[in-house]
Amino acid sequence: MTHVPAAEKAQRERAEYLRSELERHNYAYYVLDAPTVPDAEYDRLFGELQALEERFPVLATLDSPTHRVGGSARGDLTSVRHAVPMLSLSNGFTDEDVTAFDRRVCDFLGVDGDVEYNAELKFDGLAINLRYEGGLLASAATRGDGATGEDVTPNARTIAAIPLRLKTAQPPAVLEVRGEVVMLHRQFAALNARQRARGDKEFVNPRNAAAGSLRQLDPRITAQRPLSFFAYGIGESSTAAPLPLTHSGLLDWYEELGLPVGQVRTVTRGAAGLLEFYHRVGAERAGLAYDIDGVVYKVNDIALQVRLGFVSRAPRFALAHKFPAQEALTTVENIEIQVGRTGAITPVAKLAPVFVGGVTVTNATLHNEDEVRRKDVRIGDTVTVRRAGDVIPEVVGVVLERRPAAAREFVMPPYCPVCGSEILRLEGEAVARCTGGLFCSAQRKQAILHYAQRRALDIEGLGEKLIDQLVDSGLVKTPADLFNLKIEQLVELDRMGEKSAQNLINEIERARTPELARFVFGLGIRHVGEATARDLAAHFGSLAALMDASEEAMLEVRDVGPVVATSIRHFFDQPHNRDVIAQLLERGVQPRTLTVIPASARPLAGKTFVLTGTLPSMARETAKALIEAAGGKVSSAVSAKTHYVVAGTEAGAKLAKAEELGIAILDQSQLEDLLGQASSGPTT
Ligand code: 5U1
Repeated sequence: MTHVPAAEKAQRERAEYLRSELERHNYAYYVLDAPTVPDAEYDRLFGELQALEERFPVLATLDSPTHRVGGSARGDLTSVRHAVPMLSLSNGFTDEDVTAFDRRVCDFLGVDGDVEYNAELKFDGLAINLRYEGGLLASAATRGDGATGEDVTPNARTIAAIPLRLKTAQPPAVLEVRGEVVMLHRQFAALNARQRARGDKEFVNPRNAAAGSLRQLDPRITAQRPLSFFAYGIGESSTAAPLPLTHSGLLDWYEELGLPVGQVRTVTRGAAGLLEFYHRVGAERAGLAYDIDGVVYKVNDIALQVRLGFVSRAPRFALAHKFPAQEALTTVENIEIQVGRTGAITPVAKLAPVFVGGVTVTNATLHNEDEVRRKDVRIGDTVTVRRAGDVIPEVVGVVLERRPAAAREFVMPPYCPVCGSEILRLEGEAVARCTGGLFCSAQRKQAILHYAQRRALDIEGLGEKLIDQLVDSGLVKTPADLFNLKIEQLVELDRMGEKSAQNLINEIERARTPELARFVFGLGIRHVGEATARDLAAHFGSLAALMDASEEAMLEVRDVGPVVATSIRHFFDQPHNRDVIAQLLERGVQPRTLTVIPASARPLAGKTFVLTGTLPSMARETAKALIEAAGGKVSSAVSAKTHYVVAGTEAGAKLAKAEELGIAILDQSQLEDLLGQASSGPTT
C-alpha cells in the first residue's frame, strides 16, 4: 500500500480546490456572462495551480483548466468517424414553408390540434461534437461531412466556455453534446483589431474567424482566439438515469451540467407560435452578441421526434427557418464620394443591385480612404456585401480571383463634388473632409445649427426642426442669411406664430454682437472647440487679426499645435468661408473685440485646476469661466499635473486622489481669493 505523506495530501487538496474555483469562475464568466472575480484574481489562482502542477506533475488531471492553454502543434487534423451521424436541418424561408412543415408533422403524427415545439436560435458558427466519458471531456470533432469529422480535441479544450468536466456527481458513462462554436461580435472586433495592428489579414466575418480558429493545427493559436460555444443537440449517450423526455428538458439539463445554452428559446405550439418566435427574434437579431442565420424549430417531445424519424439526412421533426442572407456577392460598378453633415468624405461603392438582408442594395459604405486601400477594393471587383439588420450595407471583402484585368483603383478627388471646395485630409486623421464649411450645402444645416447653438451665438428658439424648414424653403443658405430674415417670412413657416417669429427676430438681433470667442467657435472650424476659440480670441483680440494670422503665429497660442493651426489657416483661406464671414459683417454682425492680455499678465496662466463637488454659491460653469478668464486651465481628472483641486460638498474620488498626491485643495473662498488677485490685473 502506498503511503501518502501529509504534505502531498495538502498539495492535492489545494490543487483540487484551485481547479474547482477556476472552473466556477469560468462558468460564471463564459456561461452565465456574470463574472464573479476580477481578471487579476482569476490569473492569480491560475498561476498558483500551474505552479503546483509543474512542481508535482502527478497532481495534474485531464480536466485541469491549465490544459486550456493548448499543447503542441500537429501535422494534420485526423479524421474521426462520428458514433452517431451529425445531421443537417431542412431549411425554410417563408411563412408558408413553416405552415407546410407544421402540417407535415401533424399529418405524420395524425395529430389534430397544435403540436408542441421548442424554438431556438440557429447560431452561425461551426458545428462540433463534444464527447464526455465519465463526465470528462474525452474528445471533440467538427461536423465534417456528417459521418466523419476532424479531431479538434486539444483545440476544444482551450475554449473556456466548454466545460472540461460536467457539473454532476453522477456523470453519464457517455454523453455526446452537439452545438456550435461561435465568436461573439465584440470578440471578433477585438481579434480583427489585433490582426490589423500586427499587419495580419483580417477575418471576413465571425463565422470564418470561429472556423479558422477551431481548425488550427496548433492549439496554442486556438487558445489565443476568443471563442464561445452553445449546446443544442445530443449524439451518442449512455446514462444510468433516463434522459430528458423533451428537447427543452434536454437544454435545461445541459444548463445544469454547466454547458452554455442559448438563452433565447421558447416552448410554443403550432405554426402561429413558431412564426411569432421568428418575427420576435428577427426584430431583436441586430442586438444579439453573436451572429445567427435563422431559428430552429424542433418537435419538443423526444418520443414524437423518434416516431417522425428522418428524410434523407435531415430530421423530419426539425426545421431551420432562415433569415434572409446578410451577405451576398456583387460587383463594384463605381466608387463615388459622399459628403456628410460635418464635411466628412465617405467613399461609397456603387454596386450592381443585389438582394441581401431582405432588401436590394446598390450602395455600400467603404468608410474612408484607408479602408478602401486596406480592403483593396477596386472598380470592377467582385465583392462580398453585408447588410445586418438596419446597419448600412458594407463591403466586407474582395474576391481576388475574380478581379478583372481592367479593375481600377479609387482616387480621392481633390475637390468637393457638392460645393467645389478643396478636400483636405489632415495629418493623423483617417477621414478626409470638405473644407467648404459654412458654404457647402451638404453641411449647411449642420453649420447653421452649430452657429446658433447655446455655446456659440446662443440664438434661442433656432433648433434643428426650424433650421430644416429655413434651409429647405431656401430662406437660409449660410449663417449670414439669418440676419436678413423678416418676420413676414418666418410666420409662413410651420408652427410659427407671430409671437414666436418676433422672439426669434429679437434673438437674432441680440446675436449681432457676440463675444469674439463664441463667434470663432460658431464658425465650426475643425479642431476649434470652445476652449481653443477662447484662447484664439484672447490671443489675437480681433477677427481680422485671427483671419490674417500665419500658422506660426497661431502656434504661439496655448494648446494650438500644427494640426489645429493648419485647420484654422485652411478654413480662412477658403474663399467661400471668407465670403460668408464678409456677409456676416456686412449684415451688421460685430464680434466684440478684446484687449489682448499678454500671457504674463494672466496670473493663473499655466495652472491646472480640477473642480469637484458642489461649491456653496458658485456654479461649476462660473468657476470654470473665471479660472479660464484668468488664464488657468480646468481639467476633468486629477493627476500629478494638477495644481489645484477646488472642492465643494460631496466631493468624492477626485478629492481623495488630490489628498493622496499632495495637491493643494481650495474651497470656494480660497478660489475667490486667488481669482481676486487675478482680477486685479488687466481684464478683458
Ligand atoms: N439551435 C440549433 N441549431 N442546430 C443545428 N439546433 C440545431 N440542430 C441541428 C443543427 C444542425 O441539428 C439537429 C438535427 C440536432
